[in-house]
Amino acid sequence: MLSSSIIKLVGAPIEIGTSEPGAVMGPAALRTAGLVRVLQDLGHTVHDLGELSPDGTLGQRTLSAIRAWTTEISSMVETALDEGHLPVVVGGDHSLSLGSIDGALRHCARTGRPLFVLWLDAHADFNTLETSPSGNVHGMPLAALCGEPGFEALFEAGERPLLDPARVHLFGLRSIDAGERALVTQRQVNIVDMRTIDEFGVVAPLRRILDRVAAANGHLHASFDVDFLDPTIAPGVGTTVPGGATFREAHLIMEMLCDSGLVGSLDVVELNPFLDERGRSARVLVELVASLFGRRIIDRPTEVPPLET
Ligand code: HAR
Ligand code: MN
Ligand code: MN
Ligand code: MN
Repeated sequence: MLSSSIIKLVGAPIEIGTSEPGAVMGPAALRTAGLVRVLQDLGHTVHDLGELSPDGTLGQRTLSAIRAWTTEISSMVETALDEGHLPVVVGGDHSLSLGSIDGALRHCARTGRPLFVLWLDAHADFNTLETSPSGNVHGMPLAALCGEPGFEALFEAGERPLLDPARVHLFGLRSIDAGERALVTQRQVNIVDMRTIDEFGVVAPLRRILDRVAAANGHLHASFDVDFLDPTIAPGVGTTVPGGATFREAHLIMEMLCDSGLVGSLDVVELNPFLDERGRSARVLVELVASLFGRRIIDRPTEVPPLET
């Protein structure tokens, strides 16, 4: 089980960070697919904070509008963690992680625990304003959080705790831009790309990450981008990339995260219901979240019992 059983759920219907409209409907689709009920059925208390909508951002596509989201999400996450709860932010595009991780960093700065990030995503999301081929902020949140220059407009003025790139673990990577590639190498971001997963599966690489977090008594923030999954099981996302995680790989990851008890905060991002097929992607996501929060086929041990003779 995860460390807290009180889940603070908030929707962040932001799509300023992407050029593909529709992610604004993500939280509604996840609710329609039964997100809250599934968590409650697993025995969790869910404090549903509804959908955020920062004042004055409607229709705006500016860095300062994103800052309004970042600020609200950050303070929600920080407060939830301070209260000992487990914040779950559902999006909305990946720029919402600017807020959720900023909030987790602020909380960790006080507790003294190191923050680790597990970034389940086809992309590295480590572009800067200079390296980005698209100008879309959802491809930049990790660079901004790690303190790359040029992102001042995304955060409130004043000091903020920075994310250590050496504590970021990209998982499932299969699409990266040239400048971004140079930067993640230079900053020593940890990468488990699809090639690694093809060779070794998900278990060995994930176990190494979890062991590292556990040894450091760290807080693990998991950020789940829908495009981590193969588009054949989750077509409802603006930036599909072939060759993603299978249903079974993704489930196993969620079950291992659950068993580890290390996940302290979670994002579920980039669901675009406008591009989905009959709710399939939303349903898969709810299933995966359920596994992360304790749904299992049978209580372990799962070894096959001996046959009666
Ligand atoms: N790397 C590309 C860019 O920066 C595409 C980024 C797409 N990002 C997401 N989130 N969908 O992972 O423009
Ligand atoms: Mn992403
Ligand atoms: Mn705190
Ligand atoms: Mn992505």
